[in-house]
Amino acid sequence: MDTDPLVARLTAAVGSTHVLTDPQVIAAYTTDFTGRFGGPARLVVRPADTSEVAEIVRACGEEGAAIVPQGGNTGLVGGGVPHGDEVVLSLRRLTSIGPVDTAAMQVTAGAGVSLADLQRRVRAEGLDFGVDLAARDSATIGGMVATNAGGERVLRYGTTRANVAGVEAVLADGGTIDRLAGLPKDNVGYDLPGLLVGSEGTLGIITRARLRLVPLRAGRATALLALDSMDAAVSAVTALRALPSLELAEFFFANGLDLVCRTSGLPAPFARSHPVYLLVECAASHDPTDELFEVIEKLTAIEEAAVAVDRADRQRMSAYREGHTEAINTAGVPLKLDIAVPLAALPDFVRDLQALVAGVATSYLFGHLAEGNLHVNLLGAGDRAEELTEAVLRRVAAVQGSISAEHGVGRAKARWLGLSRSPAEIAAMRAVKHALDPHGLLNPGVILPSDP
Ligand code: FAD
Ligand code: 2HG
Ligand code: ZN
Repeated sequence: MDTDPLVARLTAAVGSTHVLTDPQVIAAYTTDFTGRFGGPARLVVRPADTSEVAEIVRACGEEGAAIVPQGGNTGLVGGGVPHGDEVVLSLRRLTSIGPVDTAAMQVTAGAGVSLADLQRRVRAEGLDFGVDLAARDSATIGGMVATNAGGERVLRYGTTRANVAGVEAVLADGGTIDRLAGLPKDNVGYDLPGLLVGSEGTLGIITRARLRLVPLRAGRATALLALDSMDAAVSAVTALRALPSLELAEFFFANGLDLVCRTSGLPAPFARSHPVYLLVECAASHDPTDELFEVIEKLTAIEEAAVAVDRADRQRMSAYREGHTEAINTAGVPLKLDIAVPLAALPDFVRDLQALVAGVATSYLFGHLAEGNLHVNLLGAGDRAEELTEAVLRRVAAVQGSISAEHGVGRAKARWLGLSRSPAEIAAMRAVKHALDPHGLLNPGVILPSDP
């Protein structure tokens, strides 16, 4: 019999089957996707709806128990896993999806709805969600809103922020804000939903989100380009961006492709290896193949190109890029740095980075080209991980880049916040945090380091 008074209160709120304390049962909630982050949890609680979430937040507040909100646990910066005896509040049971409003092109989804389930639901109505990412089967809408997830189609549809029309959330005092009307025009005071987007579970628990939808485009053309350098890749994306139908421009390197092919069993895309690969996709109501061809034909620095002829081909090409994260995980526990630099500075940045890590760690580099978003994955950094992180992030700051392009700050980057935000900005962030969560109940140590 558990003597923790919080267990009794939470059991009364959600039922005993949804308050988990057995370390073996909760292991999947207490370690992150990469195996790099995690720690013991006091318990895991799994509410079914917004009122249960509010009840849990009130109980934790009264018992002085810190809360780590968690969705699909696919986050990569250690923000969704416990650190030392917090309560993990799993939102995965909030899986309702409202009717698709085809007139407003919006839908309301529970925080625990996976991106893939949302896609299935809205695609059946001829619409789509503008944000897409490889973790779609597990990542939840709540987690995507909380991290302002980016993904593969930002160049066309923006990050999650641009695709959220409103949120419902439970604040640290147990009160609920409900802004799900999705009005395109509504200027009454501060934009609280906007503040919650990207707040990484530190300002409120997102329980539902009103999402903007885009037309589902029936025509699709996908190509894989082999290039001799990052300079060529940047020139290519600059030319390709003239196409209004361009939806995706993702790059990776030869060693990452080799690793993906080895771990997945996929065949190599070309007979010989090339330094850099660029996966591009256009989508339109018409077939965009000809317009994509026209631009590709004019690109001078292409060594080889392959165009997908059917759905299976498209999935294979996509897997070369999307398979990177899992393939790297099979090779070790990576140090991940998700950074962005101005696009024109990217080729020099990559060269500099490769020189920096040479002989210290094995690097796998890939990312979302149009935003200059580079995913730096380092294996074997060992006890030089901190030193390398510092060196890379300082180089990012020196070119006015971002130390966190899309994954968030989490715990991983909290101590480097000052490289991308000024003292005045950090003070304002602390003031907002203190106003909404004066007792530090929600995700302490995430975004803002615990000790100022
Ligand atoms: P979790 O990992 O559970 O949580 C992430 C953060 O959000 C934590 O700080 C947590 O406390 C908070 N949180 C979660 N749910 C809530 C809620 N309801 N209310 C308040 N706070 C909450 N990210 C990208 O941006 N772009 C990509 O292209 C991308 N690709 C990925 C590919 C793979 C294979 C993997 C494993 C990850 C990828 N990610 C990507 C990272 C991750 O998928 C996203 O950050 C995603 O938004 C996290 O969703 P989640 O439900 O798993 O959140
Ligand atoms: C992606 O773009 C994700 O695939 C994950 O953001 C990046 O694993 C990574 O470093
Ligand atoms: Zn990414």
